[in-house]
Amino acid sequence: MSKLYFIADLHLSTDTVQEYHRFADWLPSLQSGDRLYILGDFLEVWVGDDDLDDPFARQLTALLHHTAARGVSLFLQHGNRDFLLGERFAQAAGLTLLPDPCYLPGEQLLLSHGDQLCLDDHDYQRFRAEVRQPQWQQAFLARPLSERKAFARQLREQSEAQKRSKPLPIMDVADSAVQDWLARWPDAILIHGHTHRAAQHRYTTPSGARQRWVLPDWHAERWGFLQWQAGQLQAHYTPPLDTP
Ligand code: LP5
Ligand code: MN
Repeated sequence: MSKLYFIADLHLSTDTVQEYHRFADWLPSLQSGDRLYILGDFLEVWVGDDDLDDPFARQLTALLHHTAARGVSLFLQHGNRDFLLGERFAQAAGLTLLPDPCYLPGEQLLLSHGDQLCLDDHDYQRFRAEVRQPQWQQAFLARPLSERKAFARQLREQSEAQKRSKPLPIMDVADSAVQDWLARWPDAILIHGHTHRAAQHRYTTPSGARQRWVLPDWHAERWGFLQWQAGQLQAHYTPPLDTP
């Protein structure tokens, strides 16, 4: 029976050799007929599909394409680092881009990167609203590649500096946003990444008992995936989730 797999926040780049190899070593365990859903921030940063000639991007898209050719269906949602990943990348990798959020009716699963749910991070939400506008993206993509890379590097530094002074709770999902989505998709289990706070949360709502699963990021000592099979979700996280 085919399985669905969910991962997020691998933040792959030439500097994350260990994570790349972990991913490349893990992919062969997926079989023809399985589906892999990558829920954003697959790449550390992506400034436009004209960077597909970069050797690392070539290696990565070839790996994905090979996996797709084995019969594994690949799907990707944008994260806040790789929202400029476009159709050219998707074609090179043999994957399908998904909207965010994305509801899978057959499985009653609601997928998201998760950054949209962080409503208390007002600075980030303002920034997000700006850079997700098509006109803004067109203007940015018209800049030379080297300039875009330099700009992204600056932004990454700024982001890391800002995160050091932001209170931790505002960088988590807002409960009101979660409740809103659970009400809009009353039969769905919510799966997301972004916060790196791997967990299984349970809620009691007017529509009954509900769940929100948070995926781990992939880092030297932690990584993981969710596996869905025959209506059951199973976390394969390192370190494992605390049992409730
Ligand atoms: O990514 P992470 O985990 O460090 O933090 C995120 C939020 N930060 C970001 C920024 C990215 O890290 C860097 C951008 C990637 C480049 C993408 C491609 C290039 C496009 C260029 C885009 C201008 O997403 C961080 C959150 C954190 O998650 C937790 O949720 O807090 O948010 C920020 O740090 C954003 C700041 O709070 C606001 C930044 C304002 C910077 C203004 C610069 C001018 C931009 C001009 C836009 C028109
Ligand atoms: Mn993210």
